[in-house]
Amino acid sequence: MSLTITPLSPALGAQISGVDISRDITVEERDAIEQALLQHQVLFFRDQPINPQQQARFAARFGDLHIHPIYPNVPETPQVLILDTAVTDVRDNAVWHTDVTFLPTPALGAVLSAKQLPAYGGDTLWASGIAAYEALSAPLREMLDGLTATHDFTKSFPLERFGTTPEDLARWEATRRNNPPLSHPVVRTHPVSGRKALFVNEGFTTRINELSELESEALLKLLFAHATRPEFSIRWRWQENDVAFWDNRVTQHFAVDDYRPNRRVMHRATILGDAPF
Ligand SMILES: O=C(O)CCC(=O)C(=O)O
Ligand SMILES: [Fe+2]
Repeated sequence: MSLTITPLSPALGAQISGVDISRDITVEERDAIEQALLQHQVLFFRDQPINPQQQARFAARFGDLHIHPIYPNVPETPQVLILDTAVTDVRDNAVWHTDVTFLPTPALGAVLSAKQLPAYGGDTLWASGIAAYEALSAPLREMLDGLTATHDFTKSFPLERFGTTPEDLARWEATRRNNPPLSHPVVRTHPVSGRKALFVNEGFTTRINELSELESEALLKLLFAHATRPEFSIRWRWQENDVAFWDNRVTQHFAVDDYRPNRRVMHRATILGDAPF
């Protein structure tokens, strides 16, 4: 095995080479990738042409896969969802978010493969909740440690954009019914590394439960701005057949919406996670 890990910034991100993820990777490769993910939080692989079955097989080496309630998927491989600007309005990914925090057990991570890209534009940014948490002052960290926040599916999937056809409306209604707003800790402890990370995101977090509405609004505004500062984030300029693999437990991301009407197609396999604590 000749896996090479090249860190890309102090806060997070590393490029991985020397592994072909279209193959059924070895246990050693899997473990090395998992270690790299724990340390660097988002990994990038270049020149990895993978089909949906290979993508699902790779992702499934790290946990069971999630089938998304709203996004269309690859019919033969429903564990792989399709983000195609010709089919789906993906504008709501142009907000800093951690995936599916409206679930009691948000995703552990996701594997995203670039299929078709605009000539330029359409970059994606990730930010480290660990770096953001560690940079806060001790009194603020101490206060946040005891707080919980509400996460709401409808904040990033508003009815106006996801209920346009009767079919979509029925799916949206069912998803809302099955996913009422819920609470997660504001500071999450990584279940494997034990590191603490800020775990609120603009995409889904609506309220810090223990504070007044005014306090909650002001503090969330501060935390959203702090968490996504340039020094805690990284911006990836995609090439076709790039694959990104992020730890969704301690990061958030933002898909820049600067390329329409050009088409952009991405495939994502999402790995199920556990309840934040
Ligand atoms: O399209 C992208 O680059 C990322 C979209 C996104 O938010 C996701 O796949 O979770
Ligand atoms: Fe996302």
